[in-house]
Amino acid sequence: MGFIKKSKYLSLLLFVLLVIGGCGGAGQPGSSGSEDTGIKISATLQVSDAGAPTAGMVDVYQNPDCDGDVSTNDPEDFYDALGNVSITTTSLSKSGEGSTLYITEYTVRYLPQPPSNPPELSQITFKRSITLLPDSTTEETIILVPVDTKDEFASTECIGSSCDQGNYSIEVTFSGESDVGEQFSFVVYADALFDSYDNCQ
Ligand SMILES: [Ca+2]
Ligand SMILES: [Ca+2]
Repeated sequence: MGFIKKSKYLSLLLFVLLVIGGCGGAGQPGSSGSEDTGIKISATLQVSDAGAPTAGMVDVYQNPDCDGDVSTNDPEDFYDALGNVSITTTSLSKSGEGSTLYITEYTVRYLPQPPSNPPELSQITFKRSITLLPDSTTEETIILVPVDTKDEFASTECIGSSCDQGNYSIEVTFSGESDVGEQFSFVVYADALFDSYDNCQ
């Protein structure tokens, strides 16, 4: 039962078949008799926020005064929510020589979901270098919901009864280039619940 509840907020699995088309030029690595180099990418994404107790939950409201005493300065901790991403590359090339992939940036979109159907938020592109070696798994932590985006959510005027909460599917598109200069991109999703959590401890 615990597992079922948890899985609602845990990462959605991405499966993308990425085929890097070779142009058949001479001297291409791993191109012995084959024009194409294929790499399968599978990735998972999990949302984590220091201000929320469970993966997938994002604290979007900062308590400016934790102890209720205005004479002491003790705002609630309030940070960018992060994404833990795990990316596995599998070479489909029969030669066994896969390309190294270099991610150069990623774009985050916040897709409103039921039941709260919250407002749309601005998408953001981050420059970020991540190297994906062939046939390996790479784990990285990325910024997923910056404080500015939390503030955008909290300050958006909302009509309805459940305005304090927001269900989003967070879509992250990674893009970059392979070591033979072919561009690639892949997408991974994670569910997130924007809400008010107490991080005053
Ligand atoms: Ca205080
Ligand atoms: Ca809070």
